[in-house]
Amino acid sequence: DEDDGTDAAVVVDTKPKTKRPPLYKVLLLNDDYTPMEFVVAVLERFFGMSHSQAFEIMLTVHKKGVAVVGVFSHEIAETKVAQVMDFARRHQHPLQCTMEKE
Ligand code: NFA
Repeated sequence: DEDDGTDAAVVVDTKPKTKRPPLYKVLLLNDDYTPMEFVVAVLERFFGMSHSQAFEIMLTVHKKGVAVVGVFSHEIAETKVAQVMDFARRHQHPLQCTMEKE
């Protein structure tokens, strides 16, 4: 009846946790000045979209203010953001590209 201390009630096994790396959404933001054709070119060049796919996403950003243009690992997402921001700066367009954890 008494607890004699021999009962080692310990969790001996846990669910095997396979830890996937977090994914990051790359977002494109609307502005009033970047030409529509430049945004389409960005989506084709850096995100491998077809022209019609790129035009569709560009219009979504234009109308809604923001859209997800891809989902990547942290390193790839950072590279995409840097490539877009550099390309926009070199062409003197104010286009903004950011990333956020999914
Ligand atoms: N709003 C911009 C224009 O009217 C086009 C644009 C779309 C800019 C998507 C940035 C992102 N020229």
